[in-house]
Amino acid sequence: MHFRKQRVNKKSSYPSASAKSLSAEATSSKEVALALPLSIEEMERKAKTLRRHIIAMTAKAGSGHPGGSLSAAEIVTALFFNHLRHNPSNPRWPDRDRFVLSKGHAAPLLYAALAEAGYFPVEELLTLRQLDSRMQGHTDMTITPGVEMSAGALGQGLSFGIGIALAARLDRRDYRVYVLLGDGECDEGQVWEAAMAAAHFKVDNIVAIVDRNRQQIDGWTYEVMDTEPLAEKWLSFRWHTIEVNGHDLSQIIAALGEAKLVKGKPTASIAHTTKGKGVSFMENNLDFHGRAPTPEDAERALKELE
Ligand SMILES: Cc1ncc(C[n+]2csc(CCOP(=O)(O)OP(=O)(O)O)c2C)c(N)n1
Repeated sequence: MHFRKQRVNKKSSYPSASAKSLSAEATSSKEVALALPLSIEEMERKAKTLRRHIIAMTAKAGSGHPGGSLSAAEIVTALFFNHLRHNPSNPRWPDRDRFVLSKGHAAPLLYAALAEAGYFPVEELLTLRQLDSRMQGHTDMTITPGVEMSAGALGQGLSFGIGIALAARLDRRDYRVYVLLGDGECDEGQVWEAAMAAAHFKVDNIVAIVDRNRQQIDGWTYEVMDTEPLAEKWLSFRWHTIEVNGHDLSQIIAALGEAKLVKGKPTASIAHTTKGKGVSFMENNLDFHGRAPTPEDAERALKELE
């Protein structure tokens, strides 16, 4: 278990979502001693906070990818606020666990988690997609503290993660690597080359988490490219495979714990989720894959997320 001092942001407040009110997050920060991990109830609240940030950020930017950010809020919350060994005041700490966001368009979710964890001020979130901002539309590991991989071109994160995981073996370090993939992303052949390699090299310090929200950019996954049976595919590639409800924090935490005990093979978790989760009119709504909420949408969404 990892204990650390953390900058804690008081309750986020997006009182209404008019263009004006989105200009600043009413948050102040102070240095307090905090013990991680958060409890399930605290994580449930944190996931909601991340969702509020995602809505506010994309609405203010007028662009971005809210749907696939909202679907993975519990997965990312479980990692950053319970499971990962990390230190926001030392983002390049060599022994940190690595989180690789392979579906780089879900950058708003990652930024929200990093800000809430204390990597940078929450206020910076509202600079999403502005020129010279550290909050670019797709992740850039050279400018944003806590971002491990520059992503956006899908299909590459698992290969990248395996490289980092093998480096741990060479360097005799015990950190672990967690890669978040989209299910549409699993259409990419490179994902399966990486899957074969990880099993072949017995990379047991890596976990691939597939955000199985069943939608991708322009349709349901079963219409665009039917990857079922997805869990069986990972299993047949010789990965220890665990299916979870990706909105159930207890199940996610249990799966991450189980993965730690698996030796000699990598672990894949198929996390069944809903795209746009948490906002009624965004759930399973393809329109919000890559479209920001309007100010009116955001106002409604933030009310639902109170
Ligand atoms: C190599 C590559 N091809 C196409 C795209 C365009 N693109 C962006 S998001 C997306 C759909 C991804 O679907 P999924 O992985 O399921 O993401 P999620 O639904 O979780 O947002 C596509 C095809 C891309 N970013 N990279």
